[in-house]
Amino acid sequence: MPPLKVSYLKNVPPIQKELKLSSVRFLQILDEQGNCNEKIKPKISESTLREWYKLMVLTRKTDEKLFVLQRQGRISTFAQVKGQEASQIGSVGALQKEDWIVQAFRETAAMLMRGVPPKNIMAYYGGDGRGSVYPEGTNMLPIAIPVGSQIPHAVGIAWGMKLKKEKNVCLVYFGDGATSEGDFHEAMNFAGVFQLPCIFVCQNNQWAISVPRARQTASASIAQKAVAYGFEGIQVDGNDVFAVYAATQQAVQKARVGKGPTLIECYTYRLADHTTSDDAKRYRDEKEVAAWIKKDPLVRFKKYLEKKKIWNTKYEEAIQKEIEGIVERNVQEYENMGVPPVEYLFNHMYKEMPPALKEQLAYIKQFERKKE
Ligand SMILES: Cc1ncc(C[n+]2csc(CCOP(=O)(O)OP(=O)(O)O)c2C)c(N)n1
Ligand SMILES: [Mg+2]
Repeated sequence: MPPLKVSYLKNVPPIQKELKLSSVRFLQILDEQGNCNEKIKPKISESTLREWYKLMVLTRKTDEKLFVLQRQGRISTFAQVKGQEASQIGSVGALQKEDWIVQAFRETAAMLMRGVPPKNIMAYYGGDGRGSVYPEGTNMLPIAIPVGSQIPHAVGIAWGMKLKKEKNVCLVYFGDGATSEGDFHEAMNFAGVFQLPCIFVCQNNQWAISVPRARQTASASIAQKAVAYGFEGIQVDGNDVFAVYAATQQAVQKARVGKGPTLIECYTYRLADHTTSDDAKRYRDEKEVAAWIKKDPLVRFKKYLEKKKIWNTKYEEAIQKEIEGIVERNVQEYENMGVPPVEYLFNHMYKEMPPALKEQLAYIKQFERKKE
């Protein structure tokens, strides 16, 4: 792979320039119009490009379906991923199957790419613990709702890999809001000190519910926080699947040879509400959203594929039909799963259930719905 051509972060306040943040770079390869800087684009086969595009469409469709299911009362609250597909597909694309992924709660694209079926995601948000039981060998932790709590878990996995002298890496997703949690700083510090094979992927989608990025941190970037922990941070255009892929690929190569962690800040945007429980119009400027719609990662990638004569309307129609079928089949399968045994609420908390929980289980079992 040729060395990446990069430009330095613009608008860094003078005091931070003095801190010599020279290792923080910004990378974009594919612009909003689908123009690609082929000189620095990593080599990607046509079949992989098609696979990524299909995954983006599958993610959008699954996301839309989950939204409808929530509005119809068929699942509970969930967080749409719309707008962040490239950040996840580009990063998972740089991993091997043996590598581990640790997610937060907005990683629908990453889950689908890893082979977690849409019905599992529906089941999870339908309150069914079986949704978190992924196919064997998925190597991905379940959804973590407590903000930032998953970051130390990932560092623990990476530490285990290092102790066992494995060549695998662990990649962890979190948001801009999570960087204000102690868990983030503790995990980054530990990974830096022990030079762990951990890739920290911050999807900076500009908002943490109603808190804008500017109120989250006084740093000019999130990427530069890595410098304080003694390793490299890079900021990439998170709506550019090639930039995310290239940066992750470099981070993975480094981690595999024992050169420690990397923080990748994917500069992106949450196009939907925070979850199905809020209305972003109450705190976000419509103009800001409109500007980001123009940067939509799916549209941008489609434009590129069209220029490369990989995409045309016939191809789109075929994909849409195939994916609609997949999503509908998954809804059916999810709804045919029925009610889970009530033990599911209790079973995975402790290796051995403590007496108080046993008592509660026995109590709740009286009310268990009988299978029709
Ligand atoms: C420890 C904790 N505090 C608060 C919440 C409520 N909460 C859920 S998501 C969220 C914001 C997270 O923002 P960010 O990390 O940027 O991720 P995003 O939602 O933008 O993907 C908050 C405060 C929570 N789930 N866990
Ligand atoms: Mg956020």
